[in-house]
Amino acid sequence: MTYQNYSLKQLQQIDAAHHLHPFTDHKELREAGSRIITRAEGPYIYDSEGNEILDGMAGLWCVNVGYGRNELAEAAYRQMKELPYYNSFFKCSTPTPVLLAKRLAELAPKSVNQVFFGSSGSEANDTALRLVRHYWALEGKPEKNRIISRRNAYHGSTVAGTSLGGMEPMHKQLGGAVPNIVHVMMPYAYELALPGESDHEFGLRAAKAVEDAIVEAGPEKVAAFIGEPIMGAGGVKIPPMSYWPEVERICRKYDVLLMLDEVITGYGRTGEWFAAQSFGIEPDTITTAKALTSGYQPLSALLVGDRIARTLVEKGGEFYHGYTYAGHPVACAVALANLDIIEREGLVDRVKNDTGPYFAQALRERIADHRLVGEVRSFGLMGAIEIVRDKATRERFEGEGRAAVVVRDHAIASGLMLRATGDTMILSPPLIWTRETIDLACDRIVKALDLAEKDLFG
Ligand code: PXG
Repeated sequence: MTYQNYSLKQLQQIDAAHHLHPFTDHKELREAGSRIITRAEGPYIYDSEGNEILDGMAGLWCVNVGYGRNELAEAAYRQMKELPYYNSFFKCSTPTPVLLAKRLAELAPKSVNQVFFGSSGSEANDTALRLVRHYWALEGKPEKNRIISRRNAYHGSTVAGTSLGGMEPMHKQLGGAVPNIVHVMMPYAYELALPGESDHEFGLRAAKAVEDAIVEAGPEKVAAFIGEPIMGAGGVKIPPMSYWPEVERICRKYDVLLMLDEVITGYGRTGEWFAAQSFGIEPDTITTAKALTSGYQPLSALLVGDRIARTLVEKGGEFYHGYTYAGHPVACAVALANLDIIEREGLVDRVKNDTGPYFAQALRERIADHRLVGEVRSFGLMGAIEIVRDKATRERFEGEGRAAVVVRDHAIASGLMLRATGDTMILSPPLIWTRETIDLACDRIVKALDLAEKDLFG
């Protein structure tokens, strides 16, 4: 029986009776009922009542080539018929992860040439954490095992992912984090820059917080620094251009590995294949997932730099780590086909030279002046809109996040799916958006802001 045999009400009832959703207040959800999305095409999603909604979040930061790509379905179908599964344990391999690893090595920064596969960003970060600690142990420095991260970072929801991340409410429910992970300030100028401090100076000061943490722990105790090039779930926080090169310099100075979490920024969102290239840095690991398959299959790839890979190979010994679905043949076949689409349609270039700059200009010219908007910012096709009660003083509305939810609900009702995190509205659209799609999204944002203004100010 297919879902079409059920009414929306029935599906909502069954959902409430049996389905525990991620990051959800289950009491609240059961009172409200869930929104059920039944199909999607190009940049649009459709709910079970037939509403057409422009997807400003590319699913959950992942559907970069948009919906309805038959060639991805066909790649999965062909692979499933030929070989639906085999593992890459015990000296086995299958063709698609082999070819995908080569392809990723070609796209990544030049010192990054090896790949460890998983099924999710969280898994890939677990791998990354274990790998950097294993690296230092192989180098004869097992005590060099501390990791520096940032407050409000998001690195996934497993125990290691939550521990690496800097989200307080998540830590509170953890009942004991993975030890030896510390969190420093985030590079978020809008709230943390000092009066009169330039963006450039602020970026250097935020990087200095990393250096201070290394010195405080003792460099001989610090394994790595991890960060999202642009913080995603934490509110599209774009660091000043001075930040990453300085963090890289500091890591090299103290012989600390540099781990980038590009689960959101990877595969074109910033206008380069990887944000490492946008910021001009050469990390030791790059965590990727989401847009690797445009979300059509669950797949992650931890890209591993030559330094770590060389030690793994030269020192040998088993790395006791891996997942049943590491290098899943179907997921890898879909990833290869997805990369073909991104390349053939020139989507990365389009973000860099056309839609990215146009998106920035549209936010500036059409959204920034609104009474509810404290700041707009974007990088490539990632954008944020800060919601405030008072533009001049940047005072927020009472009850953190409440105002942004009002805006979000009006946006969805107006036909645009976007996300609210705290009092920040977030956009992360598919890379197939054109100037026209950006215009349409802005029409809907303006409408939502106008309606929210009436609700919030009466
Ligand atoms: N790192 C980063 C930077 C992420 O954004 C993960 C790791 C974990 O990936 P998996 O595949 O395990 O979910 C993510 C995931 C949100 C939201 O509300 C963001 C993510 C996941 C769910 C919700 O913005 N990012």
